[in-house]
Amino acid sequence: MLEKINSPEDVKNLSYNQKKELAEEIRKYVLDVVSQNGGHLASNLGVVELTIALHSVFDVPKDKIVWDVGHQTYIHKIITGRREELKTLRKLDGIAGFPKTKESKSDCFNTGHSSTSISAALGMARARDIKGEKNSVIAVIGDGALTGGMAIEALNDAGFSKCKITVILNDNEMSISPNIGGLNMFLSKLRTKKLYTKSNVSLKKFIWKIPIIGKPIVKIVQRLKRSIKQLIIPKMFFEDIGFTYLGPVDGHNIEELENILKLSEQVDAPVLIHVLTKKGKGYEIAEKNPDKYHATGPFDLETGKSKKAKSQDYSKVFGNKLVELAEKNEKIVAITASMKDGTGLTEFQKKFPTRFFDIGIAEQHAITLAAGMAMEGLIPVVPIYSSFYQRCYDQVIHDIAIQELPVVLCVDRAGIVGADGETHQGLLDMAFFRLVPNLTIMAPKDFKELENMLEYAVNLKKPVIIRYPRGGEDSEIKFEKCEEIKTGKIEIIKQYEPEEKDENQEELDKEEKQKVTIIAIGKMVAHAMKMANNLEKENKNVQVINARFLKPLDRQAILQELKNANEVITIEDGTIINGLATAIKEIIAEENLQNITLKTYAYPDKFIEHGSVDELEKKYLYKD
Ligand SMILES: Cc1ncc(C[n+]2csc(CCOP(=O)(O)OP(=O)(O)O)c2C)c(N)n1
Repeated sequence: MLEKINSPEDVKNLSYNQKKELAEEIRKYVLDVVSQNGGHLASNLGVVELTIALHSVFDVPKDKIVWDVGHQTYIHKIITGRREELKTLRKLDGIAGFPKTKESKSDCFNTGHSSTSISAALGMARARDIKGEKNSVIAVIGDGALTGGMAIEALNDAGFSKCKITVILNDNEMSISPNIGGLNMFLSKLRTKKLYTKSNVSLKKFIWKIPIIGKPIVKIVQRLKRSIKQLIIPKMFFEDIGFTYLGPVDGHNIEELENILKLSEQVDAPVLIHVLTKKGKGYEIAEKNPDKYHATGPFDLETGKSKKAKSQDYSKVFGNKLVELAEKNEKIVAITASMKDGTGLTEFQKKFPTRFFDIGIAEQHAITLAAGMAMEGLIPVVPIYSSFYQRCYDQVIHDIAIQELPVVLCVDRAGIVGADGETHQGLLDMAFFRLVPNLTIMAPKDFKELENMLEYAVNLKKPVIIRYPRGGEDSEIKFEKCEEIKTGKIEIIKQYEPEEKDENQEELDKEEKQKVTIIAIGKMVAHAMKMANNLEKENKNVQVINARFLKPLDRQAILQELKNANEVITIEDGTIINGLATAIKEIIAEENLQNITLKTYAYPDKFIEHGSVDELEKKYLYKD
């Protein structure tokens, strides 16, 4: 059946039994693709029926479906004409793992970061009303994404607006890990309510259709229902803030889903449909471990085992070192915005449950929470992915930097992350944090240096940032030493070769080798070593400097080295604007250094698409 699905029209024409069959075929196909390419598995398996129902009832692209986070849109992509392209999922030049307006007109809004869907949908609905158009606008948001501040801000506005918009709450009780928080407690009360059934919905539909008196009757019924609910569930939050609440409904029953979606279309006001789904549905291995299969690399379908051998990565090294430091210092606490496993904090939570805080997908809150703790003498350590740190820029400035509070801000997934693409690349953090006074910014060249930097940071008593990449150390370059970390001090990794002076040689023969100094930061120090090897083959005398600190920069030492070299190269895994290259250019300009040849390797001023880290480094940074 799947072979015949080339557009939503092909789905609309199927019977419920055929749609059920299609759901199973889609599951198999998604499993095949994700087990080969890697990707977000469990969330997609959970929304197969919901996506079929949505495309059966609504007409995309006239109707707008905004998918929150957007990691669950593989089925949407299949149904909207990208079935074959799905085989290229997340690969360079292939289709993206998230909705992209540039990829298809069926993707009405780009997502990737959590909790934006209700705001975007409300914006579209208000635009529709101003333009006098008629179309439906639907936001599909998970219970995890609902913990994000933006989602709550948008609910607050939407409920009050009376604007016709449908919010579908896809409740699978999971963020990446089990969902947390007061809202989740509230949802769990709703989950135990009797499910909406066809007969229940049909009755409503019938009353609705009675001319003139139809709408008032439904309103009375709804009011009655609401007051009964108020008795059973104290504070029916969604209805109290202006939404008509429908549900909960079985998210794997296409017929019930279609009925409730059609019913919602008849309400000329904000509606919230509470859909209950199972993360990983239909693939037992993922159903049992939905967090492990939230996002996965290529794996064996039979066993569920990863095809790549497990190896050490920066996040795990960070987590292990933090446990070691926390054993010695009870002031250390750790905060995660719903990324416990990804940021390496699983062990910390086990060892220090009372000093560990998973606060939901709420990066802004995480930072100001840390500021409060630091104000009262704790040492909060907050690992957040680089691209999600974009969320809490003001909190870092306003609540931490101005007050100079000793919070350790760990920027995980810094640099190119690869297959997740432009919303997730961590290329901007150096640029935006470099602007902020009072911040110390560091990046380690390898695991050992990360450990040393973390130890240095928890003792610094100042706001400090450590940025490190996704994945592990460089496979080819191993560093033998790691000098003690001193504020703003560089480490010279490779010295110039001493110049050979042959007394007997004629002056003319003694052509001096060109001196090249490569200044690198973080993961790029290993790349600098490879670059040095290549340059030496070109008969150049090369030195490699590990900058370690972007801020404060070791100005005196670097100035000395700039004066000493014929050519200077900088290399960093961030945008070309306002990073290491800019810092070096500033010194050159301020000191009026002439005759320096400067070559800068950094990412261009553009959003970098998805592909493997290697491919993207070669495409945008440098080729060997
Ligand atoms: C701002 C932000 N922080 C963190 C993430 C990482 N992240 C991706 S999906 C996800 C969990 C989403 O849970 P939910 O909305 O319930 O969707 P589900 O995967 O359970 O369907 C998280 C934390 C993100 N995408 N954006």
